Amino acid sequence: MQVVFDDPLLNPIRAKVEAGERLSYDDGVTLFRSNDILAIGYMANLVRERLHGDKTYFNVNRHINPTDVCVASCRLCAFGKRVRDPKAYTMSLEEVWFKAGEGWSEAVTEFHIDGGLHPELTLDWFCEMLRGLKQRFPQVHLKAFTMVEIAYLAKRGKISIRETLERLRDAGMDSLPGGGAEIFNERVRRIICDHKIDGNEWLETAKIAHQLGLNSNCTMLYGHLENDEDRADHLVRLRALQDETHGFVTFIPLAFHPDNTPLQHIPKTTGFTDIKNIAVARLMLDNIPHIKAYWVMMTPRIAQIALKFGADDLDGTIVEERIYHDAGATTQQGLRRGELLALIRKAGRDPIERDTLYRPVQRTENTFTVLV
Ligand code: V47
Repeated sequence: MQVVFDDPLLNPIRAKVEAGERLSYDDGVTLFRSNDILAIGYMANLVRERLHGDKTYFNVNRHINPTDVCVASCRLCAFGKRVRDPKAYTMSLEEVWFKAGEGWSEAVTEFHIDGGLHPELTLDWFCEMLRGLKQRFPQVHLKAFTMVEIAYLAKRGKISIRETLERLRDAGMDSLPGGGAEIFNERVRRIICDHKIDGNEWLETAKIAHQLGLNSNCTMLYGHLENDEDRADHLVRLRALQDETHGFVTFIPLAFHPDNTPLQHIPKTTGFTDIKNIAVARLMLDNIPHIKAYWVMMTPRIAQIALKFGADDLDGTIVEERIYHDAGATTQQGLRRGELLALIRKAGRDPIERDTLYRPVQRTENTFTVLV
């Protein structure tokens, strides 16, 4: 029996989704404008199950933020601090390597490393950090540095983006996280993060990384000053780059957390908006394999629901999260592997522990093997 949609404007989109056709920018705007969340979720789930069936991925990872010192002072951010701020911190290399080892009790497969734009830490310092991590934890994948950090290191070192990426890759960087994309629309970007690289520079940096054989993730920050058109445009621009490079592995929609930022007057996103962003992303990004419901940002409860609305990944154990918690997140700092398994199973899905590149991980207590 054919389910009848409440919003008739979604019927032409349904026909395209059922036929496996690409959706247009206008379809993206229509989806974001619609409040028929069940219809949007129905279509997103169709695509999700076509791609992954019941498989739902998670990983055992640890976040490391070597410094919160940042020259950018973005209005969207509560994490970055001025270099002379008494509350700012910068880890020594030994502290980074020690912190990495603290997550070892669950045998992490990935270190997720990002941080502020520090005016004094050099490319050589970061290369040494990576080499030290690889030496101590050779089997752990290093997913490190947003496109914004890469562009900043290149500018400071007066070398090209390509050379910066090559040097970091040669020192041990295996792939890049998806942060810093925010929203590509310049009108909004100028207000929320005016000192960051612009949208074209973010995309160009990702393109060079992909050309060098480095995979990355990609993100979109929503729930601030952007509108439906800006979000549709952001997704279409990511999709266009992916057509060229095929380098993006996962898309992560990120809900703006306003607390302790200069934009704290903006109301927090709702569960409805969070779910809609997951579902529309799944429908628009037909060439990006995975959509992540980042539980830290959405709460484990909403992230679990998202598994039926287009998401196929919950992210990881994380252990210690700073960026969202500085901006008012009330979720736990980390989840145990068993908690992730239970969330996925109770949603009626099949949990698959993965490494960063989605190869299944076989685990015995405190050791793991990546199945290639
Ligand atoms: O780049 C900063 C965003 C990003 C706030 O690649 C904020 O697997 C909301 O990119 N409210 C960092 N968002 C997190 C990130 C990420 C997270 C999980 C997995 C992956 C991945 C990437 O968080 C930043 C920025 O876009 N951010 N401040 C805030 N107040």
